[in-house]
Amino acid sequence: MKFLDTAKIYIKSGNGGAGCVSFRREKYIEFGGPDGGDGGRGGHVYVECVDGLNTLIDFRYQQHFKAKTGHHGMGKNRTGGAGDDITLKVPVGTQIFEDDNETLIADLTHVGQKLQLLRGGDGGFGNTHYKSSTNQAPRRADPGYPGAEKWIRLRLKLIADAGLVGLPNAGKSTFLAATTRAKPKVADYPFTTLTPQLGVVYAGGREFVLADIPGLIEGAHEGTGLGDRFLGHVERCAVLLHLVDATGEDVAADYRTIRHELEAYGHGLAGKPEIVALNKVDALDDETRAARLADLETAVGHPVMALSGVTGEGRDAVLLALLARIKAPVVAENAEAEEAAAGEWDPCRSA
Ligand SMILES: Nc1nc2c(ncn2[C@@H]2O[C@H](COP(=O)(O)OP(=O)(O)OP(=O)(O)O)[C@@H](O)[C@H]2O)c(=O)[nH]1
Ligand SMILES: [Mg+2]
Repeated sequence: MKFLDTAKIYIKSGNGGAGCVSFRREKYIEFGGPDGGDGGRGGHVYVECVDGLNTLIDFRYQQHFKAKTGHHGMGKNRTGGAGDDITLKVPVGTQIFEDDNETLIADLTHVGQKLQLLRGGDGGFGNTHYKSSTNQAPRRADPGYPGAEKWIRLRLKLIADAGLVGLPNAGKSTFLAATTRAKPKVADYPFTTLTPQLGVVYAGGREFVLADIPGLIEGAHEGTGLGDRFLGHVERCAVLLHLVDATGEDVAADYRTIRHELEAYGHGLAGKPEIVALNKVDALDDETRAARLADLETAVGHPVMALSGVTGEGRDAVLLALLARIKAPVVAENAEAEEAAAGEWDPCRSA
């Protein structure tokens, strides 16, 4: 399935049906009086969050959504039926913005959430409505009220518990493939991953969702490489797993590059709990490994974890550390108590 995380669509609710001018005509009944029914309301436009979707690709093929017009009123006091509603189906994590792309209309975060975006126009009154003691044969009926219309923007921000960040080639997709049943593409060139991927991790008797996003490079916030637009998909994560490639010459600089990009992106990413892991340690001899770990620890300011996505070294420890952070919000009210309970050293960094 193709991945698309933004879409601009046009929605319109149905116009109301027109009221009817009609008079009762029956044998032996003189001056039967008005009997024109009211028009029915136009269809509403709803949006609903459904299971089983993880892209907005459907909105690339259809961008205009119009609900039906209400049925017109008819003689014999028959009210017109309501126009059919339409419901846009979107994946979990979709945000709906006004056309200005800033005003948030809705943030759909769980399956089954449904909301009305536009109300259908009301039906017009038929001439029965206008009958009175002084006007017993009104010829007035109203047209239906028009429906509303607008352009809206959809933005999908995947919902994951933990997010992978790092330079291209840091081994993010390898880690995702090793810990979940996801099958991301892995290759030894930068920007192998072009769209975010999710996987479910089973660890410590629990499960959580891990997101892999394309690598970041220096200047990503200015659009270099694939830019930082995919960072939106880790915005909602409880914790970030920052992988640093141990085979890189300067691990401290690599770490700082990503930190800088997270800060430049904003939206609270830089302040998110972060677990830093030196990845690909299997590729180093003991001496280099110790030196690189020390370099990275100096840059990070606290101990980091050694990891190899390929051999599995350190994998479980990293997963449990992630899990601890994901569960943390429940008890996070008292951050100090949590800190104390975390033991001598905490692989996570909180701002
Ligand atoms: N030796 C060793 N190689 C690894 C390890 N993890 C990943 N690699 C190799 O590093 C290369 C890049 O791995 P990917 O998982 O595609 O890296 P990525 O971070 O997803 O890269 P992008 O998608 O381009 O951002 C591949 O050739 C992997 O085989 C590891 O733990 N040890
Ligand atoms: Mg990748």
